[in-house]
Amino acid sequence: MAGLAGAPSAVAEPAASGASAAPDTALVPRPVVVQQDADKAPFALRPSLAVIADGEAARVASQLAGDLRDATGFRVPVRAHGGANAIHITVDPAARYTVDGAAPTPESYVLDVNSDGVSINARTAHGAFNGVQSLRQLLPAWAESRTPVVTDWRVPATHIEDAPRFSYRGVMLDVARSFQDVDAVKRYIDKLSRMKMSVLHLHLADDQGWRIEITNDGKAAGDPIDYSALHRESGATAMNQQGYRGELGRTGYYTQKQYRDIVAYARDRFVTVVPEVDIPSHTNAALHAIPQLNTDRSLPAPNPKTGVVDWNGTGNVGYSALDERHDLTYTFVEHVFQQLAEMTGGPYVHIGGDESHAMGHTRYVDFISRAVPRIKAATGVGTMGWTEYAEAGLSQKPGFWDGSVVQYWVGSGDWVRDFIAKGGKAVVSAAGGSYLDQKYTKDTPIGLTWACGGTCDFQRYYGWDPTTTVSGGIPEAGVLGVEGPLWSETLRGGDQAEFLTLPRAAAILETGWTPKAQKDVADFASRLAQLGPRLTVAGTNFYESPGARWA
Ligand code: TNX
Repeated sequence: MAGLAGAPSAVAEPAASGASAAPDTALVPRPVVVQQDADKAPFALRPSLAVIADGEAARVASQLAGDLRDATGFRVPVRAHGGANAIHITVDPAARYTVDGAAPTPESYVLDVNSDGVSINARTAHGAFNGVQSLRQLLPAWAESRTPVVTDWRVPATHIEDAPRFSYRGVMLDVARSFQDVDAVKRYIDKLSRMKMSVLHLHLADDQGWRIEITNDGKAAGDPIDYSALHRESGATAMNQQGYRGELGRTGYYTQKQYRDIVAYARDRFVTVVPEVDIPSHTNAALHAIPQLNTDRSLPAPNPKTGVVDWNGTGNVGYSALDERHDLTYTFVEHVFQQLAEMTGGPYVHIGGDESHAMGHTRYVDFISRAVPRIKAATGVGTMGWTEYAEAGLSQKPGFWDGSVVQYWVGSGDWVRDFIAKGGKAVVSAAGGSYLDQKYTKDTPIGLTWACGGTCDFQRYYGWDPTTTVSGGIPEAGVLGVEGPLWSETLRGGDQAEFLTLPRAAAILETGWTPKAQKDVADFASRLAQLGPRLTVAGTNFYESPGARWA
């Protein structure tokens, strides 16, 4: 038995080393309040187990029931009413409870387990889903099995009060350099939503490839562009460098139907998709497919290595650019983002905006000043962009960034503070503590090393805070959340994506969830170790970081 900070004093605190959390409390991310008492009888799951829920809660209940059915072989019906030997899930917008003394929030929940059953109470279906993820981690690791297992199915007597620190707890998948098919993306969502990931950022276009079908439907009058060339031409290109075992980047694209399927799958797991098409640089794939975007000022510069224009894309960055003086550039951008926003239905579109090296600062600022208001007007949602676009905003008036988000990866804290002062918020993904594409150690077979020199294991990815990692600091209220970006120059396919992602994404997701004062890396390492069997049963290809004693 182990208590967590925030629990009453009757509950034992973790050992001073923090390295002895009992299996019962191996929750990731760590909840705000957990109380467990080994003297109280656990809840034993019997073949007559039912899940009791109605209304908003029924959807979450049937997901849980389906998973329990697979793992236990029990029938696990979902019913609107019922008594003992059941898991009760209630969603009530007026539910009254507290989380460590504070009022409920949209994503918060309380969970109680005693010998009669389990209850999860929340104000929203998302809160109930969060409670269900915690319950799954209280079950034996076999709960991850897709085939029935005969084991001692029990849940320890537990009381949890929980709420996230930030609403944006994200991971980014770069499907542009090397494609990930729909099934790989769904598996990725499955595994990370178990740790309460709330955002999947998809990097859909870069120099090396274009991964989303854009149609000609709803084109502006007189627009000469054939948008179907984007996926037809540049869905067939990818990173032209060898990854693990010599494999080149994978080609492909999502049809609109497939993309909508991913979005719906994510939404069912309370994950918001943030789609990114990187502009005005990282646009070689667009310039390759759409002849009308190529002017004497657009920049698919010759590849310095080969002397030819780099259509197939090596890992070079910053050499391509849209022409910011060409009106058709904005027609193109509006059409693409309008369709993306419509297909996604989320609060943001991500316009990239990083590394416009060849374009130069002045041209870049001109582009952002024109593009951002037009994209906002065309889509009706906020724009996200990497740090550089905050710098371009220094010359803008207050209010320019209302509803927008800067994603910090490098650069000056002054730009981020100015961005927040002008109405925006920040997502923090500082390269040296959150880039999932970096090698764990110099011996890791895939990954880059530039951001932390080959010492990029979970301790480093756990050891920062979004309010202080941006130089000079940013206010908590200006932070929307955190993200771990997985770039894919060196990785091929879903198994390699999982290997680079876990366990480091778990560290980042805990930073997004758990109160700062309750974070403890030794305690995290011990809970991580308990996660090992769960990840294994779920078939996850995680890296066994030597810093955790894997169970
Ligand atoms: C920098 S981070 C990039 C990406 C690369 C990544 C590799 C950012 C906004 N741009 O284009 O893939 O480094 O680590």
